[in-house]
Amino acid sequence: MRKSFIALAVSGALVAVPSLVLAADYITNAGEIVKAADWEKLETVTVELDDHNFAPQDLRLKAGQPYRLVIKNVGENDHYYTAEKFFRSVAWRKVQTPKPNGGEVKAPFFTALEAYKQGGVVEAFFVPVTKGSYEVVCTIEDHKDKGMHGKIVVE
Ligand SMILES: [Cu+2]
Repeated sequence: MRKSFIALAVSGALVAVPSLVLAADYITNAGEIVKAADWEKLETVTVELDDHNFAPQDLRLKAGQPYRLVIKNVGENDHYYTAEKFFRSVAWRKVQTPKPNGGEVKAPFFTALEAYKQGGVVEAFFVPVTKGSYEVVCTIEDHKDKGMHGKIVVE
């Protein structure tokens, strides 16, 4: 009797650990969240990537609010906007390059966005889900040390 209880507890733990890790990996019900969101209330937030800073450096977003995050490179070098933990904490609708000559990509989540030098634009459409404070950096060479880092706070 006692032995089988322990065995159940152990097998329960073995099952629970990997599923918890997967659950935290990204927002798996993004489709439902995106569909339920009121896209008429879309808010546009623009971040300019320059040599070498993000403007604004930090973002403050609201959970449940649909956003278009416009990443615009106004510098003379290519730059990344890499915020993997944040990007895994939102419900993704799509990422696109602007109309009329751009295109869009849909995926369960993204890890980094890059805007090319001298005017490159990438637009990210998502709904923040998990509240918290997330780091964003440019991962090219020493750009982070030169100032390309910031914080995205979801409240
Ligand atoms: Cu950079």
